[in-house]
Amino acid sequence: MRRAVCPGSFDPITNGHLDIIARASKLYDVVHVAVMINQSKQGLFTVEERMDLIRQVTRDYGNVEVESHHGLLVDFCKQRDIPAIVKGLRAVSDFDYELQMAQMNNGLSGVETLFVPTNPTYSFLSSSLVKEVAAWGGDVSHLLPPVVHEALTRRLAEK
Ligand code: COD
Repeated sequence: MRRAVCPGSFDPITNGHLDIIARASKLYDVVHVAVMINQSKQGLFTVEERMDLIRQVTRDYGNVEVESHHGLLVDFCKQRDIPAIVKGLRAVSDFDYELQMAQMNNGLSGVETLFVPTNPTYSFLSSSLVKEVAAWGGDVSHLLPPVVHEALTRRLAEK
């Protein structure tokens, strides 16, 4: 069974994330999507809400498991016998930090990181930009799965 993990904050999941998960799901038997818990960062969505949205938009892939983890990514991998981390690369600006994390994770546990170049349609896309634009009334409907766009619109209206 070939396993990989796509880790992230996913606050919330965007079409950029989804594109990477979809492509990973064609390469591996099982793709674990790990919502990494960062207690020093207050999210717009709770971890459970993020997981629920990811489950809804990945349901049709058939080989995606959505989980959360508090701690090191390498421990998540060790506990599930996952040898590979799949990450999307948007631009050269992502590369420095991603390389550091890949080398650190490999040094800690031998886990490999595979980089998938982003679909150019999404190369500018991040959860934080989407939230900022939406908070000011900008249209982000083409950047998110419909169910995520609805959840974001509702959440911002509550604030
Ligand atoms: N196109 C393609 N890929 C994208 C796009 C896009 N538009 N947007 C995001 N991605 C991919 C990237 O690979 C990105 O890394 C991933 O999706 C997740 O993105 P975010 O923004 O949801 O999540 P981040 O960047 O906050 O996630 C960082 C991690 C949580 C993965 C990282 O901090 C981590 O592994 N933390 C766990 C603790 C740990 O092990 N720390 C030591 C690391 S060496």
